[in-house]
Amino acid sequence: MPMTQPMLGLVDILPDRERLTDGAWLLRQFAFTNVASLLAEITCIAAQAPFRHLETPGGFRMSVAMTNCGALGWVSDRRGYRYTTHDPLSGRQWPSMPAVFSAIADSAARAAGFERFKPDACLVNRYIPGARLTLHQDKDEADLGAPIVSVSLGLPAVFLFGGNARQEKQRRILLQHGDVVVWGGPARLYHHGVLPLKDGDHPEVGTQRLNLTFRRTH
Ligand code: MD6
Ligand code: FE
Repeated sequence: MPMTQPMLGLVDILPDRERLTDGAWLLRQFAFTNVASLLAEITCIAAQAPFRHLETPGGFRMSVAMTNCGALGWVSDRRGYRYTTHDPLSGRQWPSMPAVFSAIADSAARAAGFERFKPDACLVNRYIPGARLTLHQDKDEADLGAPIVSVSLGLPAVFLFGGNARQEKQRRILLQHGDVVVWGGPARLYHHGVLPLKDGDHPEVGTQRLNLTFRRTH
């Protein structure tokens, strides 16, 4: 059994924490008090490393626009998926990870039973209405012992959450402004995706959804 398996205990009975499956937790509104600083930091990151639509190895343009912060950033092109220290657009290092990002990632991981989560990469996703993320696994990280922490901001989205096998039936989870999902342990390689974003206008974020996913890549 992996050492990162969340322990059953206090986290099971705290309010606003929903256990999705072994190793995966939905922490509703966990980021709520930090949203203003998270949004300000995203603006600052995007000024240095702009959102862009990456190309998949199969040659498709992703509908989700992406950028990164932290020591490593996730990129995709015709050669495949990988983590890089530098932004291929500018040739510069990715913007560093803001302190409020690392702090929220660590405290969310802790709330889900994972101690000392030190992410070295944060992928920032931007969805406009119609944008979607097809079913995938996050498996480009060398350290699969660490969980992934995902923070949702802005318009709500339906998150698909399946299992180890691609064809496994998926549950649908509505992720709203300030919600955090943590997953790792036995759920670390579960398939997941995001349904096409519905039209809407969020009072603080506008006509978009922003998502931060924190990873430990090595
Ligand atoms: C998103 N999230 O919510 C995309 N991956 O916009 C992910 O792909 C994801 O939320 C791994 C763990 C949590 C996630
Ligand atoms: Fe993912």
